[in-house]
Amino acid sequence: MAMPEIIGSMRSTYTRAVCMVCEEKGIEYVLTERPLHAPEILAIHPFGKMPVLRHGGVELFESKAIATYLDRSFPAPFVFPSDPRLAALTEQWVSLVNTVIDRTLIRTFLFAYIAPKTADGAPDREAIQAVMPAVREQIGVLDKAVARTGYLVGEQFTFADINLLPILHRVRQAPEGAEAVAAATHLARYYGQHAARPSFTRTMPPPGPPRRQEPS
Ligand SMILES: N[C@@H](CCC(=O)N[C@@H](CS)C(=O)NCC(=O)O)C(=O)O
Repeated sequence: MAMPEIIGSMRSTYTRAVCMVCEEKGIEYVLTERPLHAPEILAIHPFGKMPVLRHGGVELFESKAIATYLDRSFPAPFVFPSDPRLAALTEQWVSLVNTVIDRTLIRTFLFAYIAPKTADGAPDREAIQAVMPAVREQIGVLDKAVARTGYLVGEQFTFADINLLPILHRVRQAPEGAEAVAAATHLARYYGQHAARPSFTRTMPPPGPPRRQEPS
């Protein structure tokens, strides 16, 4: 069967997480770099969000669905635990990160730097100041979560960690984000340890946000 084709951009945290799954599992894959809302993405994701996957006759959207499919379709190592409690904890952290933490750390905080709505394109200081209490609170929650074992779930590296690491990488690119992570000592150690994994270093994105599709 053809190798999996991931369509998106390594600059997108969700695309990178899916690429990291392939790297962790030793799956040969192709990343087709495309801008946000590219026709190939819109052809699969109803709202044009990245990443999407093509594999043989299978087409999928949503990063967690893609990661689950890849984990089940290819042999060990597995990034989704089979033990019911650990599997549920993985779901729990992926859900919290994607519905709450990504919104604060990436869509609100980081976007105020990289995609500000200011007239001159300068970082939106007002938005950054306003979101910092939530950034610190949520980083505190993550710090506590990884304090005991150095993983989000049990004592193993799972998709919960894969899903979070690209977000931490991005948030550390802005000064207040780097300071907040450095002040959270357990989370800073967690990041330092897992950022050395080949799956992380081999998926390092170039600087800047994903490009947008030019209007035709
Ligand atoms: N729930 C989706 C979120 C994907 C997502 O928001 N991707 C961003 C790039 S990191 C995107 O495509 N943004 C364009 C948009 O929201 O229109 C997933 O897990 O795949």
